Amino acid sequence: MAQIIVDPLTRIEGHLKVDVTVDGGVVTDARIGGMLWRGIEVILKDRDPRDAVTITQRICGVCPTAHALASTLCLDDAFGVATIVPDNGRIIRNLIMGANYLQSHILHFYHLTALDYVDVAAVATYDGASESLNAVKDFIGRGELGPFVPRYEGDYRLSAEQNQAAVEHYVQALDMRRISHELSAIYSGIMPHQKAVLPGGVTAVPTADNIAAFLWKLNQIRHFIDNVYIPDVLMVAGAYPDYFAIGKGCGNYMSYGVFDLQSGQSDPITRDRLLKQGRISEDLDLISLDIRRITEDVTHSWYSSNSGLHPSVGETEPDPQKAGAYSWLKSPRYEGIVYEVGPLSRMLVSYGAGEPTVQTLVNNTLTALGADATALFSVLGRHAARALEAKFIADKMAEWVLELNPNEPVYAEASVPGQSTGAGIWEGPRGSLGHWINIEGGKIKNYQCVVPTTWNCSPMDDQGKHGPTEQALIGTTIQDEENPFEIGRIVRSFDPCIACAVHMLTPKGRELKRFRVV
Ligand code: NFE
Ligand code: MG
Repeated sequence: MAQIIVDPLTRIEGHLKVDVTVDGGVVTDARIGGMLWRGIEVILKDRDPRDAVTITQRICGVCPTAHALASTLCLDDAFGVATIVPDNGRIIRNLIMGANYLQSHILHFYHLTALDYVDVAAVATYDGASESLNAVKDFIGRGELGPFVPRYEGDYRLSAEQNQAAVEHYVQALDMRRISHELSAIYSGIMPHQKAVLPGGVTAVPTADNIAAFLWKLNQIRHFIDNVYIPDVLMVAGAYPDYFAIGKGCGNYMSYGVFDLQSGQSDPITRDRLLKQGRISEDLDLISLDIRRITEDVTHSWYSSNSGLHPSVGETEPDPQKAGAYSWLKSPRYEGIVYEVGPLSRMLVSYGAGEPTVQTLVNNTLTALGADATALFSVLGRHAARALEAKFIADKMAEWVLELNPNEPVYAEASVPGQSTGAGIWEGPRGSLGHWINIEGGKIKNYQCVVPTTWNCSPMDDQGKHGPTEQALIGTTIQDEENPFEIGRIVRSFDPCIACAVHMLTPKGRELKRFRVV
């Protein structure tokens, strides 16, 4: 029996510790922990509710837009303005959010996970004229190997030409991410930490000029998704087909739905959305969702708060010495059931809901891979779902921007009530995101965020059931315990973001934990 600790697991956002027990070459137990606490929910107490849109965006630099939208929807609900947000406001919110999805999905595939499959060392022998490859070659030649090392060795399967092409796309993807930020900034003013989305609508005004500029930039990204990103995912899938059978996880998938398709809707969960709401398992039969059934357990989390509370009455009392705890993440559950969230869950829920474009995209991809639906529940299924979702959203954005009307309003007057409650239910790039607020005396009495990575990387719950990523690790065969590349590939397929999930440095900088970097 061996214990493998990877702490921190690199090339993700934040500090995640992976601790697995391997017996006879198979993972028999897994515990993953978020190792830093930031207390954003505590910072929000007693503030003006409108501050939530600004402050919750600071949870994360990768997906601040998701937090801006969830907090704004939460305040729309609490302020009683959800039904009067004008069409332009709804559409510009979708465009700003969509730009962040494109940036985030391209970031994840190329810069956070591709190096698990692509051997950057192949560039050392490159003798062609590509400017970007020669720049990487010079970089490696100077011995400047970060961010390409540390890495596990021994299972790189692409040809030298495939590796070189993928590294060239790695560099090109940096440009695509910049263009995605610029795309957002056309309406959000700045990115990250956009300025335009606020309760009642947005502050940005559509014009013929900015609509044309948006389409021009968007089409560059669409070209990259169609001709580079999706083909690269298929290339990796072709070389690593065993990863269609590795890293399945809990087998339950959930989506809150994202991108409102109609104005005038108030119910946070039954709105007409592009990507659908619901829960689904491997039988692909869709079942409905009721956000009142969500709770967060803390038995194995460093909190002294009560366990099993609904987020509307959630508590965040840190207890770094708590016995039996191993994570700053709480364990969100739906009626006690473990759910995976993210692009795979959204694609499966929309597929099960009969969304025709999603069905076509998924069916065509499975045919191209010669795979059946069971292949979706895997490491490569998550990567394929993310790439197909990027295409689906980008193509829709090109339609939405033409629905803007420069002569119509973007905002409806919204004011802070003395007493109210609200919920903002949305999907960040990494999955289901909920914000809940309780307002008293015109100030925030309580604010709770339950974020995608909290679902996916949750520790064991009160019943001892492991979180989705832990379950994806358990049962995996580790080919070489000195180079356990399966661990990184499985965990990174969920695209974890610990900054979001543990929303410590104590105010006085007291040391809480020493890290061993493996
Ligand atoms: Ni920090 Fe986030 C997304 C949100 S994550 S990246 O997507 O919401 O868990
Ligand atoms: Mg929380």
